Amino acid sequence: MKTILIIGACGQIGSELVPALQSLDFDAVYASDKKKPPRELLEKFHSFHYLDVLDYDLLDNLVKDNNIDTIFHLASLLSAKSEKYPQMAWNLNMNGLLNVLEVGRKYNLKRIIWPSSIAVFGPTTPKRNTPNETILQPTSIYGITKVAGELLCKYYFNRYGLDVRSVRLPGIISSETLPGGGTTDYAVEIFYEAIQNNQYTCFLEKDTILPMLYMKDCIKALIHLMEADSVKLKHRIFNLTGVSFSCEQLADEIKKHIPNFSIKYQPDERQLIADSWPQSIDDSLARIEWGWEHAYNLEELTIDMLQCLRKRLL
Ligand code: AKB
Repeated sequence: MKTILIIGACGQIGSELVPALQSLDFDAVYASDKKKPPRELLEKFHSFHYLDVLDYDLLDNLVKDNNIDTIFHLASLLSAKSEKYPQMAWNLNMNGLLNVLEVGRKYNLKRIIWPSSIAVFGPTTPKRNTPNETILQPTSIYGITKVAGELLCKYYFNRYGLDVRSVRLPGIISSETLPGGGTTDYAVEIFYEAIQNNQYTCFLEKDTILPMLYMKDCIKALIHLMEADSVKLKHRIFNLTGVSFSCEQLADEIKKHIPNFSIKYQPDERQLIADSWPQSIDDSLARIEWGWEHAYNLEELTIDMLQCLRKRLL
């Protein structure tokens, strides 16, 4: 049994992770965010608490008063926004994580799950089938905070025995809450625009290939990682992926269902970030150590996204 706190519950992942956790047999699931949830989301949450993760005392009280034993820490500034506000990115991504690890150490929490990102890799990393253990020399500030975050998590594990676990998430494709400020956001925006306007102007080049994961797989992975038997875990940080495709391949897949959909390409500064990331990821360690398996390929996620979005938007 677990009492779980989700920090950043109103974001792209949190808004789907909270209802998924609520549907399972845990003692309690507390959603928290510094943003007020929109009404539809608030109605889904069994409980909601205001929390700015940079406010250590607020976090400490929330954990103490509710006997929290597990935290999903999802609050972070993504790659493109981090590039616009590097100092803010460092502050939120590093000090937010430090507060969570500190509270974890103080109350001897059972688990902390914190997503890292494919942004830990950089131009000197092998670009295809990128291994778990490889060169980590990112050029984006977001990537730098994720590498430093990974090292900090490992430090708390080795020094204090805190059970911190992490997955390096690729782009996440989802239909409930829009991502914001990321480089892989195009792969979500394209679906909204295809359904609502039959056209999309993509901010990446058509042949840009990036690793992606469908939200239903992402939620499954985060919950499996939380539940994984510690005895079987030889690593703390795992590569994770579903499928890799180019912008053009995704557009072609959407065209199969919306034949008059058209796409234009106007790459902006996010192209530089995308070019520094791998095209495909080797996630075999996650598969071996905690039985990770993705379900959705490009065809399947496209069909599911279009179905879910049509229900929500039309
Ligand atoms: C982003 O694009 O910044 C994120 C990520 C890959 O971490 N989706």
